[in-house]
Amino acid sequence: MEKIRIQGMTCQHCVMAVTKALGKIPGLEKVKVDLAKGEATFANTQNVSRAAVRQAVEEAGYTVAD
Ligand SMILES: [Cu+2]
Repeated sequence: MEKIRIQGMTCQHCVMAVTKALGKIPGLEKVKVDLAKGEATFANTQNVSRAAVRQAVEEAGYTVAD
C-alpha cells in the first residue's frame, strides 16, 4: 500500500471527494481516506506516478503534502 498526506480535508464530503478522485485513476485500488490523519492509502497496481496522484487530488480541490 502507498500512503499520501492530504491537506484541506475538513469533513466527510471532503473524504468522499478525494476517495472518488483517487478511485477514478486506473491502477489505484482499495482507496481509503482517513480524515483524522489527513491521509489516503491505496494499492498502486499499475505504478501510477506520484504526479498523477497529486494532480487528481488537486483537481478535486485539495493539496498533497510531501
Ligand atoms: Cu469537507
